[in-house]
Amino acid sequence: MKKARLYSGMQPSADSLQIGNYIGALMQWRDLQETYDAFFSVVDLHALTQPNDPAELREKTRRTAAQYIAAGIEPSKSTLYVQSHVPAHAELAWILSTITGFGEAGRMTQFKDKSQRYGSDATSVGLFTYPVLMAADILLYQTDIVPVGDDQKQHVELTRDLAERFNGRYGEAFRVPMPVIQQETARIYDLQNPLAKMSKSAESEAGVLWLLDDPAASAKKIMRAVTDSEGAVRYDRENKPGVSNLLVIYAALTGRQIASIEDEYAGRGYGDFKKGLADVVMAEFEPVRARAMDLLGDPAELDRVLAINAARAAEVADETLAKVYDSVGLLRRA
Ligand code: ATP
Ligand code: LTN
Repeated sequence: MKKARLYSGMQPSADSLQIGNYIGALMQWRDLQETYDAFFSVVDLHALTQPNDPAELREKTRRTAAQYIAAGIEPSKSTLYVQSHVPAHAELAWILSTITGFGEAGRMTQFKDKSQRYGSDATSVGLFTYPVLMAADILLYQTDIVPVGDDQKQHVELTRDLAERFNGRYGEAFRVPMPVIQQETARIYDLQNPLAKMSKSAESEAGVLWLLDDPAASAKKIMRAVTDSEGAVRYDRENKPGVSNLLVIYAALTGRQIASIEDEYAGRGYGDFKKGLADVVMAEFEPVRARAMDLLGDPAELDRVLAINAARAAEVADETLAKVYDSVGLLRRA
């Protein structure tokens, strides 16, 4: 039986991933790669929509790929590659842009938020067409499911609309993908501001736990995490967002139920609980960090693995692109 296909990706927007990326994405990807024919990309073309130093972008791209592997994405099992290594992404994005409405793209909330924040002079056309490139990523691979965070759901809906529109206008070329939205329980918040989602590009780093950080630094951030004055280790997202967030991290990394962790720390203070969590986080991150550093110590070997995976990706992508070029009436090169 042929496995269903899965596609997801992350932008190389920082030197290290944060624990939200790990719990919300990588841990789930690692499980899903067992049952799906999975494609995971480092979306460097998307990252160009933010200002980048060229040498740093190259480094972040390698580092992101290394962290996928270190977290358990196996490049022999899943197709793990760098987006720009497969030219078909940019090519299909162009075709799709010709069937995307200007108003339709303008309704994307991520674009509206970002363009409002930067102002219109600092907002590029690339930021506007970001979701069209994302649609190309997904549609090139005849994807069945796309696991993403809630904030990306609208982009996957656009992808579905574009696939249906293209198929209706030019004949079946794309499978119409389904978004799979990560559960709310896998959402991690900033340790200093537990109402805001933890993010790689947060303004302040004090509340961000980096996968590749020195373990002592992560422990310190956990010990300083914002809690409340009640003193009870109890899950209550509304009234105790800080403690609840720490409980979610604890449960996600250990596979334990939140209630069992609450029981363990009943009658004990936040200090004990935080220390317990710091141990859990360090034990989880240490091997990931060591493996990532190991991989980054031999960039030529890492690049070789990425090249093999890119070739595998290109085989699938080129087939879809050729069909699309034919469908829309582009003359074949003799
Ligand atoms: P950036 O700040 O560059 O947008 P980010 O850290 O918010 O980065 P993304 O690159 O947008 O992360 O997302 C990559 C993946 O990680 C997505 O699947 C997203 O849902 C997941 N993810 C990111 N942050 C969190 C979080 N705080 N909790 C759970 N999942 C998260
Ligand atoms: N926009 C996504 C990253 C992304 C992606 C994709 C996710 C680019 N292409 C294709 C899933 C499928 C983000 O910011 N997390």
